[in-house]
Amino acid sequence: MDKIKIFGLKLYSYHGCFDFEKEKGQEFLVDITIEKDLDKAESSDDLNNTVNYGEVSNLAAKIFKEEHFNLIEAAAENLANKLLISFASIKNIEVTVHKPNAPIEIPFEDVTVSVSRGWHEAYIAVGSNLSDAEIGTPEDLIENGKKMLAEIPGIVLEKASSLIVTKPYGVTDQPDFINGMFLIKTIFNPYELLDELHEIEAANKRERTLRWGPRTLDLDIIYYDDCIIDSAELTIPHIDMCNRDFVLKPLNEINPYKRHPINLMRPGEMLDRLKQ
Ligand code: A4P
Ligand code: MG
Repeated sequence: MDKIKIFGLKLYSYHGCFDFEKEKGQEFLVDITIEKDLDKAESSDDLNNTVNYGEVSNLAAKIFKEEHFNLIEAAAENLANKLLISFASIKNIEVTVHKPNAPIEIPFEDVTVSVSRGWHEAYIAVGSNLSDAEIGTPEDLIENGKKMLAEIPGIVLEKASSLIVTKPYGVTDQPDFINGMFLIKTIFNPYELLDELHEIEAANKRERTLRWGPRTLDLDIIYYDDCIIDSAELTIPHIDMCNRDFVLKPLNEINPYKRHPINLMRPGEMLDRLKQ
């Protein structure tokens, strides 16, 4: 990945745990490393095809001066996240905050914290088979969920599949489902993303009564980059996706080339296997 580096932005601000730091402030230095594919910028020689380091520096200065934290860890993370959100064509960003006047009794040269953040790709399966008196039909609930997802800072909706009507799987004595798939990019880690999805489900009147039972809105993480996660809260790739045509069909529609990181199969190949 190509890189643009900004070193030693001198920024006066008020980060720190002590009252005198919050009141008087001090000078910090900030380094920013942007990772981005610069092929287009190089071949076109056009500023519109890159990230303008002047704009990045100005926004970084504004954020760093106006939003104050006890810890430079928090200040660095806040800055990395906000810059990523504002400049969505950046793939990864590393922010280093230097605090050369930190309250350390022994003479020292510098103290720094570096954080790295980036955009990740996630496939989210959506399903609904209950209406809600306020929000509407399963299609309305899915549309509402999609809108809420796209409005979260730190999530960009890249693609949405068409919706399909499917027979209930697992518990079969319940209404037909409407299913689909979203492709998003996100700055959240998988657990943070799961929390965001649970909040959207809750706002769309999701009640957890019966496993595999009827629901107003279900949002499951199918893939997160090519990560493999197996923990009590989260299994990625989704544990049962290979057996679900209502997951594989919309996935195949939005990216027929996306391979499962464990069995290395494309959605079409997994669908063919299901038919056998
Ligand atoms: N969890 C673990 N991994 C994941 C993941 N990759 N994405 C945990 C999301 N959540 C994940 O899920 C229970 C817990 O699973 C979460 O709190 C999370 O920590 P839930 O949504 O609260 O409960 P659930 O949905 O009833 O259980 P489960 O096993 O997730 O059910 P599924 O797999 O969502 O299946 N038939 C059709 N035709 N279409 C459907 O959409 N959906 C289901 C539900 C059954 N039959 C269906 C459909
Ligand atoms: Mg679920």
